[in-house]
Amino acid sequence: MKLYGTSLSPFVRKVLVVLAEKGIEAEHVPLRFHDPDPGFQAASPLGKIPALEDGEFRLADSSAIIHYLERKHPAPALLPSGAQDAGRAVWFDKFGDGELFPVLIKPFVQRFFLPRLMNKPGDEAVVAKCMAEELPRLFDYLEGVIDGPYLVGGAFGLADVSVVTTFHNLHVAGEAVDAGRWPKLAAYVKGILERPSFQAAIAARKS
Ligand SMILES: N[C@@H](CCC(=O)N[C@@H](CS)C(=O)NCC(=O)O)C(=O)O
Repeated sequence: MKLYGTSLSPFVRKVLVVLAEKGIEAEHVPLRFHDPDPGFQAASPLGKIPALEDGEFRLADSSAIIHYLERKHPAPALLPSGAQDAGRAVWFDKFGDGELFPVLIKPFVQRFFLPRLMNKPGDEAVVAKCMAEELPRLFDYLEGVIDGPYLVGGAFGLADVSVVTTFHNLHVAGEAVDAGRWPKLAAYVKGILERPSFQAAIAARKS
């Protein structure tokens, strides 16, 4: 099995965490999005990372890949089986990817991606607006739904992977959740990022 994509990507990190949690051996190919590598191009129709190759089978999109891995390697389960918990896991996966990521990634783009990888200046005004005006309503929501170490069903799972993955990029950009204002969210993010699977994914190759 081969996983394409640099571990700097929150979406690649989701899959690296799941591989580690399930103890699945995979070759990690830490390329960037739109890399011309033919195997990657074949696995990712839009050139986005991550993409997976498992023998002749190829699949793109972190959520699609995780659902595939869950069916192929059911233990430990990362998707709950009860109707309500299964629905909530999908909600948090979509919330993490579609609502949190586009905002949470902004400081990383301005302070790391543009200056260090693209040789372009970042814009501190974008970071300031993000931290002051855009993130608070998302953090308020999470603070209101966190009730323990895991988001759904009393166990670690896809919801936690998807919601927490981009917080690492926020930390790389030198920002963090204000624990005075959002104490439950700050403690929750810290606990999830400390898991060995997240630590291994964070340490995985970037290039
Ligand atoms: N929904 C996709 C999103 C993947 C994605 O947008 N990855 C970014 C890197 S973090 C990418 O490849 N961007 C290149 C592009 O959008 O063309 C997933 O969950 O895998």
